[in-house]
Amino acid sequence: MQAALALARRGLGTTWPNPSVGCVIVRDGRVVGRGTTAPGGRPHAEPVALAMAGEQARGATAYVTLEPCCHWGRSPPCTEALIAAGIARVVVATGDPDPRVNGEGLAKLRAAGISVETSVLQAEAQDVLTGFSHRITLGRPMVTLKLATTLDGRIATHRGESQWITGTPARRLAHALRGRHDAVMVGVGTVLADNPDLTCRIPGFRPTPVVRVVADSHLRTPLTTRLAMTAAQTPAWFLIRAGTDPARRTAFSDLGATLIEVPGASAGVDIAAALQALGTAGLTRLLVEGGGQLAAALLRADLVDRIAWFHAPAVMGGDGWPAVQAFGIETLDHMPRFRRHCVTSVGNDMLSEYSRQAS
Ligand code: AOF
Ligand code: ZN
Repeated sequence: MQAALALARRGLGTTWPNPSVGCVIVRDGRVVGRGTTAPGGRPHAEPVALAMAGEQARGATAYVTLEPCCHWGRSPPCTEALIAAGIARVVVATGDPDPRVNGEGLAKLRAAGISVETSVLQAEAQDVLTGFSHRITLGRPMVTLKLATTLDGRIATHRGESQWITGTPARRLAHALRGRHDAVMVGVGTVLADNPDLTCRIPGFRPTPVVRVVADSHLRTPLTTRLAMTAAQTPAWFLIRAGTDPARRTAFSDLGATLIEVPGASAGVDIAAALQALGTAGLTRLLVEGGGQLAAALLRADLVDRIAWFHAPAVMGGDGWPAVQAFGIETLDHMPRFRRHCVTSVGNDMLSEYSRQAS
């Protein structure tokens, strides 16, 4: 199951709207098949592993990180493939929250006389599955907030200079982090300030492109930005409010951008509605990279599930731009708190990773 989980982790960021699943088939103590959910979500992990195992699947054990599906969706059910191949035993890490499966997959396998064991390394599997389970149960993707700041939490000088605060190794790791998410999101302020690409630029690292998302209620992104100009090659989605100038909309559509209408909040777009729209579009893992307004809006709405915080050993002082703008915390009780998972030293910088602590 550890091996199957490693396969599943490898697919993170590439399989949306589907989960990334790993499957390892073992016969007489030897691995005879290995599979991961293909980029785009199909084929599923099990048929890939079964194809590799061929005739050796007969009487073998399949280790799968997620309960095999039993529905006729856009691919045939994996339960039928496992049964037809003559698999004798299936070991599953965690259940599939998709209402079309949800225990039914295990029941189908048992009814066919296959021995089924569940909850093996369940916590690890649920960690890998978080994005998908959020999409199914909450209707929105898992949100990771990525910040790269000085020790005092600043992202730019008061003149707006921000390149670069962290060193090359940290910035490379941040690109790898993009690769493990389905999409990268910024606010329009960041687009205006930095003209970012928001692509994952580690050669060979990632088979499918990461979606770039901009919260841009009035479609203020200039048509000449890198993001707009590359919309035909790498998906670029703009979250806009109703009533945005039709001529601008047409210009963006002509460049290949996708425009998603979201109800408005007092300023910008309603962030909870925006995340729901992204969930409906199929995203399961969203990396939010800035800036301070967007970070504050997400924290205020308690919509940050994980934080990846890069700290550079430098201090800017109070006139630098804060990574998180004010979001109305009056008492410590109201402050969102997180649980620390790990701290990694990256070159001369530090990466700390956290997840939301249930209050
Ligand atoms: C598996 N193995 O590798 C994955 C599964 O639209 P479809 O037919 O591709 O089905 C998508 C659903 O299948 C998805 O919502 C989830 O419940 C399950 N994903 N199942 O047996 C896999 N990726
Ligand atoms: Zn399946």
